[in-house]
Amino acid sequence: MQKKWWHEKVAYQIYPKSFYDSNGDGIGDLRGIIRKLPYLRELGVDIVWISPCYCSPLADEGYDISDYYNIDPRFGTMDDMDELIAEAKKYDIGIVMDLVVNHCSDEHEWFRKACEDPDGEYGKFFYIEDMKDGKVPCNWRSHFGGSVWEPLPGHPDKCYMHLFHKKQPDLNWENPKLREELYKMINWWLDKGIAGFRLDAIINIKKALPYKDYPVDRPDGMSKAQNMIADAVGLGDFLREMRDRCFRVYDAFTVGEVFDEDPSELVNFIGDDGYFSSMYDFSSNVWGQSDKGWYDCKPITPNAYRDCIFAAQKRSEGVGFYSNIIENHDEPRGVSRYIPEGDVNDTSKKALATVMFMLKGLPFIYQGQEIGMENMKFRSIDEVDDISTIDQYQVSLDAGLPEDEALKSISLFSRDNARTPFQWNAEVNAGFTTGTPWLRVNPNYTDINLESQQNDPDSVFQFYRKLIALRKDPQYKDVIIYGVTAPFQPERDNLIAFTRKTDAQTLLIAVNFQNAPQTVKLDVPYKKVLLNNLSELDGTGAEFTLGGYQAVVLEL
Ligand code: TEU
Ligand code: CA
Repeated sequence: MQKKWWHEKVAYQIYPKSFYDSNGDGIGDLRGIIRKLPYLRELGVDIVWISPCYCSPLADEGYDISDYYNIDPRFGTMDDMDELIAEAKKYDIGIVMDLVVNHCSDEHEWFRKACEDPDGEYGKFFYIEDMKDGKVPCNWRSHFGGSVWEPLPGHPDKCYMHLFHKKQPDLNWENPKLREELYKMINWWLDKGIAGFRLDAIINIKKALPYKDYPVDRPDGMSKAQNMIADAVGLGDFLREMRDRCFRVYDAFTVGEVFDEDPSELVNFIGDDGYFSSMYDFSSNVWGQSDKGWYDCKPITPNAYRDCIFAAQKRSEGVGFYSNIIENHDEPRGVSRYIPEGDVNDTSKKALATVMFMLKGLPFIYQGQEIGMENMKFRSIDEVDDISTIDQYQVSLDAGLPEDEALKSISLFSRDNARTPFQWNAEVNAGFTTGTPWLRVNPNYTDINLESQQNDPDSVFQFYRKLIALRKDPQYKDVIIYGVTAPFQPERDNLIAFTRKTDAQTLLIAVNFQNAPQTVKLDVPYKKVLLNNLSELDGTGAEFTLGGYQAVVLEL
């Protein structure tokens, strides 16, 4: 595997609306990010991915872009963006923008022109079809519920396709003129000096054509869009072209949002000659999902979590670098998902972080993860902003769940769990804004906030700093970044243990993912404890006992 500049980096995702509000309007903004750059440096991150801040009606919180070349006034101005890119450079931080090119907003100029003249140039930028006897072309269900087909405004005899919300019309990648427009825009941003892009929903850009129905999977008579996507052939041609015309020219870092990849295809995505630098490993995030909806999803167990990450490590070994996450803006908080209920505390949070940071791949921290932010307790559906959660609430009700059960079912998975404002301190609104926050602050901010953790050497935040420092330690970084991962005693319950090995060094990461102690025996005594989330490690070098949720990194 070729070595790349970004292999040694630690990345951090900012959801701008909820990070820091600099002007008291209740909405996080770019000047807020600029102000917090010293904080990001203190934490030790090198790459910052910012979720969309382009002009947008915010129907899907910025993933519906109405102007790729401008910043939404709620987030700031292009001058703020230029300043952010320049200031971040001074801190050795590269800015990664979100590239949302499967769809744009229905308020984008292209779509407005397409509605004016569906047969004209811009009509061909979208998927616009005639209704036949009042019927839509096929039975695909959008990712956010309902048909992917929506009547074209002003043309009741026509419809347009949206794999996501109806305010997110899909862009027609089959049209070379559309692709040229997108490459121009991508390069315009790269010319500004950004480090790269995170590629939103990117596998959706290739549709299986011509239209046909897929097997019905819910009482609504439709079939999830994923069935069609899995059937589409030729995605690689688009991705290769975009790579060669844009990312390669700038040696930019790219990370793809890819779901359901076929293991044999991984090399095409992230191999030395892959479409992207990296892609997220979502295997544990999607574990237990059900076609019926969130209400039918199974909670993940520590053993299942371990099996997911070991399988991903094995798939990617010698192939390329996954990007590892425990959460993002589409997921519940990782500590609430992967740690069994009742066991969530600072020690278990540090244990989970140890697993994530010691895997091979690029760690992506999601804002607030580093202080152990937890899921929100929603009191009513009225407190929810996210369109996906609102759809899933309805799916639960339609399945016959009473209101309180429906609320419970969406609470576990709601994307708003991760979107509540960052908890900076114990002051009003957790120090996020002096105004009224756009989304309710998690009331646990008096216990969980950055300021108190900055002053506490044993805090979750300080532990994250130690993990990052260990990854960058000249003595160990080679084995942590490039060492081969091998499972250690994977047949044991609730033990997540693995080695990382180069010719020169071997590390053992051992995490006891339960409250009862577990004893681990080695062939030879370990040499040194590099990191420990408790103050002691019981036992001798060759046989030691891990306490509840104890996590250690050992040099063998
Ligand atoms: O997500 C793509 C995606 O497939 C997920 O949104 C998933 O279907 C959803 O989270 C289920 O609740 C990306 C973005 O990360 C997401 O925020 C956007 O809403 C979506 O694309 C559309 O741009
Ligand atoms: Ca603001």
